[in-house]
Amino acid sequence: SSSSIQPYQMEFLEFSLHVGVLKFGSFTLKSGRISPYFFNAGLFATGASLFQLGSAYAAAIMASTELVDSNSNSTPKFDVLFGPAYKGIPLGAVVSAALYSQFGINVGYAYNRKEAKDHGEGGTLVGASLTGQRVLVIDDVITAGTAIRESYDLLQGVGATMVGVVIALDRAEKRSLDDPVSAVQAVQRDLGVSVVSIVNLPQLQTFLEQYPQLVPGSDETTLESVKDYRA
Ligand code: OMP
Repeated sequence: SSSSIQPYQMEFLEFSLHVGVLKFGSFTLKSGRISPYFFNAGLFATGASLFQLGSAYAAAIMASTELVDSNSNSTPKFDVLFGPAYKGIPLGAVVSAALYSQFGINVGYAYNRKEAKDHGEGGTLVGASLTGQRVLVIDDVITAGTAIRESYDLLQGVGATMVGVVIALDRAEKRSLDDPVSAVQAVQRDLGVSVVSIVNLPQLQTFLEQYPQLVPGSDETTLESVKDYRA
C-alpha cells in the first residue's frame, strides 16, 4: 500500500527527527493552516546531513519508474535537475552529485536567481542549458503546490519540458477542503507531470504508529493530532 515504508524512507524519517528537521507541535503554514507537524529543510545544515539528504532523494528518484526507465539500465527520463531559488539550489547540487556518485547517472544541474543580474553572465538562469531539455524540478515540501506552479511557468518560458517533481515530503493536503484530490494530485493532473516524494503524510503516520519510541518527545497525543489533521 502507499503507506508501507521502504528502508530508505525509514532511515530518512529517523534522521529528519534526529536533526530536528521534522518536528511535532503547532505550526502556522504558508497557507495559514495550523499544522501539528512541520518539516524545516533549512536545518539540514551540516556536511553529513546534506550527504544523507542527497542519498535519500537519489534513492526516491531511482525507485520511481516514472523518473527512470527500469527496463533500460535505470536510464533517467530527464536531462536536467532544476532547483528553484532559494531552497532548491543546494538540493539540486547535492542530489545531482549523489545520482552520479551512487548510481553513475550524470544529469545536468541548473537553478534560477530571484533577482536578474545586470553584469557578468546576466540573466536569471544559471547552470546547464534548459531549452529543449526534459527537466526534473527539485523542492523540499509540497503543501498547496504554489511554488511548483511557478517553476512550471518559468520552464515553459525558456522552452524546457518539465517532466516531474521530486520533493522530500508530500504533506498530502488539499488546497481547499472541497477539492476531490490532493494538491500533489492536482499538480500531476493540471501540469501533466510526475510527482515523487521521499515520504508522504500517510507514511509518516505509519511511522508514528509503528515506531513511537523513535520520535523524540512524542506521546499518544502526537499520533492523534496528526490523524485529526489528516482527517
Ligand atoms: P506550497 O508552495 O503551498 O506547496 O508550500 C510549500 C512551502 O511551504 C515549502 O516550500 C516551505 O516554504 C513551506 N513549508 C515547509 O517548509 N514545511 C512544511 O512542513 C510546510 C510548509 C508550508 O508552509 O506549507
